[in-house]
Amino acid sequence: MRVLRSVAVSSVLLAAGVTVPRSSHVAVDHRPGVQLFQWTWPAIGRECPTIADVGFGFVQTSPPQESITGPAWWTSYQPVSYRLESKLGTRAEFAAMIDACHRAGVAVVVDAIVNHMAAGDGVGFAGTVYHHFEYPGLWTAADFHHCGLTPDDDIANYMDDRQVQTCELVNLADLDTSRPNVRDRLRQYLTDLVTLGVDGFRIDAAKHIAVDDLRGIVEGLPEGTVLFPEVIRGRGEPIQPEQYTEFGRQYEFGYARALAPVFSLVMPERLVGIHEGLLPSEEAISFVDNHDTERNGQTVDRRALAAHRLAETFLLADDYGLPMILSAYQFTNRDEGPPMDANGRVADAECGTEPWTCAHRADHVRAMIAFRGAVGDAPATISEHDRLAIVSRGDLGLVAINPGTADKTVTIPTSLAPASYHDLLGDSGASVEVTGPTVTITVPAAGAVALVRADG
Ligand code: AAO
Repeated sequence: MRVLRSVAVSSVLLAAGVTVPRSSHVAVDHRPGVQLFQWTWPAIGRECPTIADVGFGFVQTSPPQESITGPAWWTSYQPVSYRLESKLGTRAEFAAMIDACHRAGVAVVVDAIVNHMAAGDGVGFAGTVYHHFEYPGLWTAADFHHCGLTPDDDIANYMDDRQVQTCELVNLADLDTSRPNVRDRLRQYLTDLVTLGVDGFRIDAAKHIAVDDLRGIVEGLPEGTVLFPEVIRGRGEPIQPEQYTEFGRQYEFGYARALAPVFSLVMPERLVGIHEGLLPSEEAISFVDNHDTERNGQTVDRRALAAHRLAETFLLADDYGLPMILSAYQFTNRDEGPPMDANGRVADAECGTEPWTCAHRADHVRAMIAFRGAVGDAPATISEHDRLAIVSRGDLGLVAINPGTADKTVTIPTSLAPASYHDLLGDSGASVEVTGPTVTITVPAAGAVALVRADG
């Protein structure tokens, strides 16, 4: 697992007598993670034993700091202070969630917004008064970028790196992270979270923070604190994920986008070579969709149930990256937030109750995480055979995915060792015998099989 390389700075801090005590810590390891989008802290805490039981190693939460108010989900992405009081819960509830997850052996990764504050003026969820460039007791106008490169100081052109890193992302007041006081205050926020036991951070909008500035913010966080910068791969753009690899794994949007035609348009041949041009596996987080892409149509449509299920099956069959599953809620318009009470607090998610998808509990997710456990680090070989996608995991396992509309029975070459195998995705309990260099399998339309040793 990649960890923050901060030895020199840690020792400086130690020399100054500054250490970061953690209440407890669970390392992010090879186990997949789940993004519990807009889940409250009490609901996450209650779910962590189940999450561990399914086989996940970490949860990624929505941002925990005080934000603007309102029913849209994206209010969470407009911070107004670093108090841990939000529509997702209180500081005490946040701390209790971490303890519950840690007791279950699940690490907690938190979505951290360090690029910007809110867009306008108002009063935040916990009562903080704020103005676009004035946050009394926190920031003054001098602490923000005023890029002067576009008429409204908003980013207009992603091909211009100065705009991307010094202008405003959708009008959000852009912190001048080259300033030592800004870096210090942001690090203080992250340190507060680590002290409560947070094990890692998604760095929201990392593309909009210069590498040197981000380094200046995160230097000195304890060893083992994972960082997942969000740097969306954009064709031809000057700022790319490859520039941020020193911080940790990154969300490989190229992978998620490449899955869309495969499963939505039935093009399994496109899986062969899918990793080319992407981050190396050990530097990537692989995913089918996240909270942005499930709204912008760039990835497999969650409403196309079979296509989405098969894409997640492939994600977990593959050996690329650290996989993450999105577990959120159903919505009919882009801005729609989850259900809230009269005080503007999000209702606790309940699996089996609308609108929560509880996608992390799905049978295919559970089965495929078990598959990963059975095949370990046996390398994946991806091929296409008669419109089926085949993922072979050495001599230990094989997944065949049929995105088409007709059942298929095929005989294909296999690296599986001679033995009896059973299908973790099927409910028939039927076994498959491998006696030679080929295997014959039947894969239902819009279905998949995941073979592992019956005696394993
Ligand atoms: C809301 C309203 C706005 C309003 C604003 C302020 O919607 O109308 O102006 O408040 O009042 C979220 C929501 C926003 C919301 C915001 C604040 O998504 O709608 O604004 O909270 O409440 C860029 C960034 C990336 C960012 C993404 C949304 O680089 O960091 O935009 N994602 C994160 C979060 C996200 C959040 C924020 C950041 C802000 O995940 O949920 O916003 O905290 C190209 C670039 C990308 C760029 C996109 C933007 O992508 O490469 O870097 O992402 O454009 O559209 C092809 C290209 C690809 C291109 C893509 C466009 O695939 O290959 O390069 O198309 O979709």
